[in-house]
Amino acid sequence: MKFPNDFLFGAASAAYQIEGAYNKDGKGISNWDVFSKMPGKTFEATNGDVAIDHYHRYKEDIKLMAEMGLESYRFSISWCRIFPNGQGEVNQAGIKFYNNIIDECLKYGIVPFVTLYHWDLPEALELYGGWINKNTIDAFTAYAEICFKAFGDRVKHWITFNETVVFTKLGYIQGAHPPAIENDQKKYFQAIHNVLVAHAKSVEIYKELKQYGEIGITNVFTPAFSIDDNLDNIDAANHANNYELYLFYDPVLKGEYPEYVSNQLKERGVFPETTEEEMDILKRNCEKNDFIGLNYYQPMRVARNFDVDSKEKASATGAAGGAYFDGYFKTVVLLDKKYTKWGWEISAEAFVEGTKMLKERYGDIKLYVTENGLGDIDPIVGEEIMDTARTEFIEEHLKACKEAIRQGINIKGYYAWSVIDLLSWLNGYKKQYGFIYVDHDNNLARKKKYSFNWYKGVIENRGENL
Ligand code: BGP
Repeated sequence: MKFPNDFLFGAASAAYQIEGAYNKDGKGISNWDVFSKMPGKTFEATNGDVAIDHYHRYKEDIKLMAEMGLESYRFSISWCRIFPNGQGEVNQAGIKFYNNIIDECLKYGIVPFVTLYHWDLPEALELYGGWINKNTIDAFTAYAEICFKAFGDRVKHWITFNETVVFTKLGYIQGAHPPAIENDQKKYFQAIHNVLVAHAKSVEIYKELKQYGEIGITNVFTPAFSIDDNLDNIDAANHANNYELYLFYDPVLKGEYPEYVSNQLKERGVFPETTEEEMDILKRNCEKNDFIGLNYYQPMRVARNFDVDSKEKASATGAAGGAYFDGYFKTVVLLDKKYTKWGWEISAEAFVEGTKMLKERYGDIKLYVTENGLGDIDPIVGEEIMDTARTEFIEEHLKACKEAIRQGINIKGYYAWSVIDLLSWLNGYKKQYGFIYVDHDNNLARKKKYSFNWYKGVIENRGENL
């Protein structure tokens, strides 16, 4: 089977992880510019000041994407390039930079797929409470509207937020992302609510503009499965799916919180402050979403956790194992499964099973795999970067997409993470994901990896030979 002609083969990146030029041409400072410089916060104190200098090399990078045959490129806009203070004055140099990126893509027929928020919040807003402060909702929607108006003539695919569960949980529970707060459930659920309202309002604005493109939201997709048939463990998997999936998709697609979660949050006194108007915004816009994006890396294998005093907490870098923050379940490393060097399970089958769960709950909503890839330390053989483990990984997952499509799941595109080696939030440059290698010892020179030509071939024959 070939992938259908309207299926997009793409690859992805995010502004903070590639651009650099962190204080150039009027860009404001982001929360990550500040956080990454706090001692001990990132791997080997890496930061995005220069990153891979895509800001100055975007022409070379997009030319390589075109050579690879990429049909679509998912990238994010850095909010503080457009609004250095998060709101107020627009920085025209920021608009110009993204116009250049978009035009460069279109020059080669590459479809731009734009994420508005991939975690780099203007520090000016973080200082006033960031996602806890409801003013950030209005600041975000004003920023979204400016982007729709500036770029919407050429950009027809919009993602509002990338992985709400990750930046809020690491920000307010695990303290591993800005604003580096630990174990504050009240703030965690409030931030989620505010993000979801900002999403729904942006969808409303986008649809009112009648630009005839599509808009949705991306979440990390970690479907939970019980490790066995034990009823306690099945209950644990249900709990995990409610807190990690349904909490993030129900308000978007059904306009309400899953009862299972909201009842428990109310009992624990950590249900967010919501207004009638906000709940109405969620409700009246839920059917306007055109798609949801799935960043799929791994599933969760879960068991009920009865050892509530256990100190073994879930890792901030995503490795399987450890107790969930509310103590209810733990994720388990299983001997018969494969794991990456960073302890992430490799399972293409779980992707297919997970998409079936989504279909059961949300019907035929269009899906894009907005990220999927293997973080590895690529072997260098002679002069070549032989990332065959990556091509095997992507092949398995593209086959899983085919299988899901065969079973009636509405998947319309696949974006490998990442188009080029880039800065990992917490793993520096050591954890590689790209089709293109960046030589940090040689002036950030770009080099095609083995996977580059492999993916080019896959795109050329629309996946027929997989
Ligand atoms: C996702 C993020 C990406 C990217 C990826 C890999 O959660 O959306 O920005 O970082 O994970 O993560 P890591 O670099 O931690 O392996």
